[in-house]
Amino acid sequence: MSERIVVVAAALLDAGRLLAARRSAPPDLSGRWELPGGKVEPGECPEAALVRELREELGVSAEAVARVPGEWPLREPYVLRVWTARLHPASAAPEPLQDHDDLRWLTRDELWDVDWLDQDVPAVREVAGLLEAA
Ligand code: 523
Repeated sequence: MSERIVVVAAALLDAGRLLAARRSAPPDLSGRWELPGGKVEPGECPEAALVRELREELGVSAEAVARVPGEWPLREPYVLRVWTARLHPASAAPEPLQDHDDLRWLTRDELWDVDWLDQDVPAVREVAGLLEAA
C-alpha cells in the first residue's frame, strides 16, 4: 500500500465569514464548492503548503491559525486535513486565479447555501461555530 498524501485545505475566516471556492476542474468536481487548498509537496510542512496554495490559487497573503480536528479520506492515496486561516492585513482580496471560477464569503446563515464537496462537509460543520450569524 502506498503512503498517504496529505491535501491541506483552509477555512479562511475574515470578519466572521468563511471563504468558499467553486472548483472549475476536474469535471467530476467542477461546480462543487470547497475549502481552498491542495497537495502538500514532498518535504513541505502542511502549514507552508496551505500558505502557498492560497497564494497560488487566490493571490492572497495568509497564515494558518489552528488545525481543525479530524482527518477525512479522499480518493486513494489522499487524505484531507483542514486549518483555520486568516488573511494578513496587507493582503489583496482573494480572486479565483487558478482551479476556481467563483468565490463567496459566507456568514453562518449562508453556510449551507453552496453545494460543498461531500468530503469538506465535516470540516465546514466544525468551523460553523466560529462564524457570525448574519
Ligand atoms: N480536495 C477535496 N477538498 C478540498 C481540496 C482542497 C481538495 O476534496 N478542500 C481533493 C480534490 C482532489 C485532491 O483533493 O481530488 C487534490 O486537490 P487539488 O486538485 O486542489 O490539489 P492541487 O491543487 O495540489 O492539485 P494539482 O492540480 O495536482 O497541483
